[in-house]
Amino acid sequence: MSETTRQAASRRGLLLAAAGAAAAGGRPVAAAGNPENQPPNLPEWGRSLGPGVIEEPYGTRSRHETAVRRYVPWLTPDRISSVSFTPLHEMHGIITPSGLHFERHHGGVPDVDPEDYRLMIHGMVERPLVFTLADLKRLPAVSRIHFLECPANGGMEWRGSQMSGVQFTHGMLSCSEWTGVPLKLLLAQAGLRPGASWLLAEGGDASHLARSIPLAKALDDAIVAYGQNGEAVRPQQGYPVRLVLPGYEGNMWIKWLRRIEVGDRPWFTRWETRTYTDLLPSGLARQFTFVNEVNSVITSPCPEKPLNGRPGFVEISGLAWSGAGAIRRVDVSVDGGDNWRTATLQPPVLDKACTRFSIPWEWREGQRAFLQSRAIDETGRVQPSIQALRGVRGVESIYHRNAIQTWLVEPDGTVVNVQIDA
Ligand SMILES: Nc1nc2c(c(=O)[nH]1)N[C@H]1C(S)=C(S)[C@@H](COP(=O)(O)O)O[C@H]1N2
Ligand SMILES: [Mo]
Repeated sequence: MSETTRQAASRRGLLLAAAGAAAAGGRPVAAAGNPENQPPNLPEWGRSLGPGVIEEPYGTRSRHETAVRRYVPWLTPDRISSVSFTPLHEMHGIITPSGLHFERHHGGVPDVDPEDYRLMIHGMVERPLVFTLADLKRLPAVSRIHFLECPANGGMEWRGSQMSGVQFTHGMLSCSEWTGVPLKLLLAQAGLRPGASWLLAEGGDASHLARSIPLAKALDDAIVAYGQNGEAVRPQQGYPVRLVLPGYEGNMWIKWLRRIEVGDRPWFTRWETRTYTDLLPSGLARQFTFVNEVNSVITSPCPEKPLNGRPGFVEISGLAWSGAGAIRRVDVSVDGGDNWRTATLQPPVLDKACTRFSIPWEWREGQRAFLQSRAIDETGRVQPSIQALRGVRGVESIYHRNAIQTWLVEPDGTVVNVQIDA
């Protein structure tokens, strides 16, 4: 046996053992890449010194990962209305890296100078106040992990399946650790006048996006946030300060927060009348719905993560979230909802945060399957089928769609976005 043949033979043995392919009933893993860098050889990157720390004072991801991106050229790449989607199929765990957090800007991303930044609190208060960024950072802080979802997430799919992947059906969803001052502390400093029951929060960007917020929410868990995943909030997420309203629709999480006005009734801004309302079959519109309803989606397999050439063991994995509380249970079906099995929830299972679920599955080559997940939260809310949701809401709205998603696994392992009869 030549040296090369022996190396190839032992390498095959190692790969088989490592991948456990035989145990899972699948094919041996095909050799890929440069064998010179693979066991039992010493890889080339271990044979010389790499760059030192000073060459990259602020880290970047591996150059082999740059295809994982939120920017999608065919979406709306103009400054009046721009949007990017989180590549959910490439996410691990529950935290969205800040550089992959989805974006939704109605007036572009302003370049806010933190020295000039001010937050004004006025209206029905005893003492109108203006806070600098330093003022906010002096106050006691909290850090909380919460999802942020645009109420238009999945909005293209009311009448039927359209989008070719989970990044487009559900990618206006991200989950971060947010740090800042509880809004109730700021309101206590300003002093609420009798009768105060609503707030208006307004952004400092060119859109002047403004939303009415019930005072009860502000006094509960709202955060005036300057931190995102351990560092300053990113410019695209509202630098230096954004409003965090756990569980409430993303549109209300005002970025580049400029002022909070206290009042005794909602303002009926264009953002809560013209948009973010749902036209019902009766002709009436649902308005001020606030809470993101219980939802979930399988992020692997999915159209971007097909099973081609991978029969055998498959870990079905996905995300579940609810604006009403913590996720209690996620059921998974591989036959379009005829049979359900309960998935494992991976800790941490947090209030109004994304929760990772997973369940093992054995996919036979040539098998057709309809993968679905159905989430239930601690309040007892159950994720509806698309038929049930359409039955109540009709198809005129583009908002607040939390229906069960179906992925069709074709016999060749391709995965397709479909809607089926319940
Ligand atoms: N000032 C301001 N706040 C804003 C917006 C905006 O355009 N301007 N977009 C809103 C919408 S529609 C959503 S869904 C979320 C998106 O937050 P993100 O860009 O951090 O993902 O911010 C909300 N807050
Ligand atoms: Mo949004």
